[in-house]
Amino acid sequence: MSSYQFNKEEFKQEVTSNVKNLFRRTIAEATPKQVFQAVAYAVKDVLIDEWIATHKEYEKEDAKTLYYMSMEFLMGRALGNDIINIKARDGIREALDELGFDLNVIEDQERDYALGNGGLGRLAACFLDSLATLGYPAYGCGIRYKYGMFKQEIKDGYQIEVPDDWLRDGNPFEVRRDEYAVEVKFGGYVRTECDQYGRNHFIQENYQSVRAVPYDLPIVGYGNNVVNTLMIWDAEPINTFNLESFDKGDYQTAVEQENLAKNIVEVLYPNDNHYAGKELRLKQQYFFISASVQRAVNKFKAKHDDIHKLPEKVVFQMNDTHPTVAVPELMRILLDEEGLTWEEAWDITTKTCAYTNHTIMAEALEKWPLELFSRLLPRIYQIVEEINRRFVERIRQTYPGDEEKVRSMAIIYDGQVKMAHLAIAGSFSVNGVAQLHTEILKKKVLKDFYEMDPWKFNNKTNGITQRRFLLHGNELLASWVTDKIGDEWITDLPHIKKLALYADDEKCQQEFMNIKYQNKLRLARYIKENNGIDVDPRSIFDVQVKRLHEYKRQLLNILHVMYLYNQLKDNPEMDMVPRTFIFGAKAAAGYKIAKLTIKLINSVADVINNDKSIKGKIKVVFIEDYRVSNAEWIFAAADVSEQISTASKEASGTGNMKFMLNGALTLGTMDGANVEIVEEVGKEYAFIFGMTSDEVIAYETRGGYNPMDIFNNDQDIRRVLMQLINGYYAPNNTELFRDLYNSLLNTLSTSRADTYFNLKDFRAYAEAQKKVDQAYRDEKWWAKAAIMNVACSGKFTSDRTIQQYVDEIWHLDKVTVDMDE
Ligand code: 26M
Repeated sequence: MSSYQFNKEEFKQEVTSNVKNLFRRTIAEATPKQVFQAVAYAVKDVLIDEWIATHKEYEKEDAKTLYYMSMEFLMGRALGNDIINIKARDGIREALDELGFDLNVIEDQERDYALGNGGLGRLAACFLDSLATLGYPAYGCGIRYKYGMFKQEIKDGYQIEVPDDWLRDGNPFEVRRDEYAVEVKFGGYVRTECDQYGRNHFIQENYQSVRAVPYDLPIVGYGNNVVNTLMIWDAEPINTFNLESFDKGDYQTAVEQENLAKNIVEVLYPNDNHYAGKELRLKQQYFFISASVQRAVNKFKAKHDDIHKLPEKVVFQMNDTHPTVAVPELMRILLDEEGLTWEEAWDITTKTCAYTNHTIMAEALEKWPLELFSRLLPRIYQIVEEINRRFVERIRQTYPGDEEKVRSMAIIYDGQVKMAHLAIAGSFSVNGVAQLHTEILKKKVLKDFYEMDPWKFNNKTNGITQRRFLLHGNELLASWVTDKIGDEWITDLPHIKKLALYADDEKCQQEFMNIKYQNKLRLARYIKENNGIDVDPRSIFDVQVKRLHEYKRQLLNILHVMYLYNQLKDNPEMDMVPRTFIFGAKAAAGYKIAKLTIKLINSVADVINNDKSIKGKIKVVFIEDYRVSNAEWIFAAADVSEQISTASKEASGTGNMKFMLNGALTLGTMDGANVEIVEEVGKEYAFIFGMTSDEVIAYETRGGYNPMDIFNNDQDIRRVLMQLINGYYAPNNTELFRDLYNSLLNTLSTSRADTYFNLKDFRAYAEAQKKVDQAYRDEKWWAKAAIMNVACSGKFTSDRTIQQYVDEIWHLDKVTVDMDE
């Protein structure tokens, strides 16, 4: 296989000429931002041939194609990743050097593509990287939000949400594909017509529609000439203000259609693990799903005349329940447009759709009110009714007389459409995202479904791409690893196991710790520039970065910081390794307790960072606007990875894997993929604490526990909690943190006191933290443990995850692309 040969002089010329054409400037006059644009277009020029060649090959092979349907793709930046994957990074760095620019500065000009909230969206992005690298035919299907995840500013310790106008300067990598635009219909009513053969036809009338236009983004495989496509849909008005409308006096409809189109793709909902039931959200879901399913069916039909063979060539993976209307939408197309019988259509649909569950949190379950669902999607609603009718019939046949089963399993119940139930009924595969999570689904959350169709259920433990999170994010460590064991790990991460041979070697340990130190310096500079805080790169970098959610227990972390600080105040000579507690987290805009937790972290930081008496032994840093691009540097610099969710609540976690790959030690509960991380690296090289998922579930069944007992018996905890309401961290407003205090101690009308067992796990957590402190003093041990973490991270590549999806669910064939042909 020949791959792209980088030509430095040509590249410099192209960049220079791009600057001229785009900005009417010479390269010497260009700003870094302009150079970024010019470089991006030059890179696209290289990609485009591979992109075309890849799709020619897919056509030629008539390859089965995956459509990964997701409301979110948290891509981060493209340039740095793409030039690594075409293996031109060193060349481009040199070329830019010679033009007088620093590649790092140029990369830093690019906006993050923040079309996602957190784990689920970033997983989709890692999957696309692995699919292209492994050479599998795949599309990502999503929405081209005008505004992605908000930018977070911290003002006076509070989170402020600022719109993310990511397309303001245009996106050099995207390609608008007007020729593939399709129509998507909303509202109106369904008229039934009986034809001469006695068959019913369903005609949607008086609807509003929008024109869905796909934009393609290249997804570059690593060194294999494969370029796949992320297809994100924009909405445009159809026939706005056409004469017909005016004639009919339908001015109102025309205006409404224009507004519908404008609103639909306006903004990503910034909720993570929380369902809000907003009408516009359902519109977004149907919009991109209808467009994607139509496109997939059209593409299939262009080559095949027997629609029954669709499942041989097409598979839809639904990323959580958000894309579940794909099930009834495919049914609609097969019934109404292809004229199939219900049985035929259902057979095809349930061989084409597969569903991934990402959460057991009850508040994240999507349940649409029937009134809303039927008004917005009248034909889809009819189809869901019939799916439900037949499904309930099947439940009754399987469990005669057991109406409880109907109640718990029906797709339509309590005046709602339950999307998870629809997704399971309409899919041939239902998977969880880590072993523990899948077991909880089978034994608890989806027990009834598992018992009826056990064959559908399977596990696919999540993974991450080492190309972005080591090769790009941590160049120093990546080169070191390659020096020691060769570069196979880049496309075959389990090879990294060979590093274990060096874990006991003192020279290697020193090299490793020095690299970690360099990365800590880099992060310290970033913190100084962005937060104005001086941190000691010799201190332990103890990091918790992830969305802010009560179950993730950032509160436990900061309560422990408050406790440590109390100890230091009592005994300023206390012997402890200096520690920098680093937080990064966005809170959903309407999530009060989460936002208050951010304020608390910042208030604690203010007090502690300015207290000279503790001699800098503790620093607390809240990194503003945590996102993919700064995450890459944060993982590289971490010593300790905080993965402290209430056991059973974190489906998998993927940050935990990124830390491990970068040689941080996990301080965590036995939750999600932490369990498997510990299985790989061994308990001795991690700090595990707290209740197990079985214990948590047992308490929950009993209705919780009484945190007051702990409050009354543990004076250290009591003192920390009192500091929430005595103004210790808020001198001007003693009531500021009252709600946090109440969430821990008072039975609120909405939930149990301390729903997430913060106080119950506090002592165990504090002890684990103490062990961290002790362990870090033994530098050799720590280096060895860190190297062992890197060495044992092989399982957690998304390449492995994708291969399992391919082998057990998708059944795709690998394609090779040769650029010589
Ligand atoms: C729902 C309704 C309305 C608006 C937004 C949502 C919504 C958005 C994102 C609900 C859930 C969302 O994401 C859930 C998520 O990110 N789950 C995480 O998935 C990761 C990948 O599998 C896991 O590693 C995490 O454990 C899990 O929390």
